[in-house]
Amino acid sequence: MKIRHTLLLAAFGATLAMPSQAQFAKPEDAIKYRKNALFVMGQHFGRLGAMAQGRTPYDAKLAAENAVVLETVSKLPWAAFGEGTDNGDTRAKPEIWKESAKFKDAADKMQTEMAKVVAAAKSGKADDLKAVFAGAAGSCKNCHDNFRSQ
Ligand code: ASC
Repeated sequence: MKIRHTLLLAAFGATLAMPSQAQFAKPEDAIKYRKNALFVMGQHFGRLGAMAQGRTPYDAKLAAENAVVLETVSKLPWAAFGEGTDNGDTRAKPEIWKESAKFKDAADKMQTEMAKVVAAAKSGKADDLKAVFAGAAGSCKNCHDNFRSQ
């Protein structure tokens, strides 16, 4: 009984120590996951963008609701760019893995910019959102230009 417990604990510990990409059962799942996370991010970022650019009226409650989603979802795609996920139904460029430090910088920059958008959207002030929106959109575009094929 004791040995069985020890083995179970060891197996659990090993699971925790595994890199996050190992959470995906197969490479296709990782590809689907990151695409869906980025799609959801685009939807909520777009709704804030419409308010920031005056295409829809500013609504503080709506802005804060979108921000809550972005706060989490902007952190999700990156663990899904593990090894072996460069082939398949994806527009991810080989540069993601060949220039991984540059890709990580771009992903980090996006998350920093997104954190500014989240804080601004939660402030309830339209001007706060307007001040940071373009910077965040630029960090999305930077990554698409360099790491996503057209
Ligand atoms: C968006 C969105 C993106 C970025 C990008 C900025 O609203 O979904 O991917 O802005 O288009 O150039």
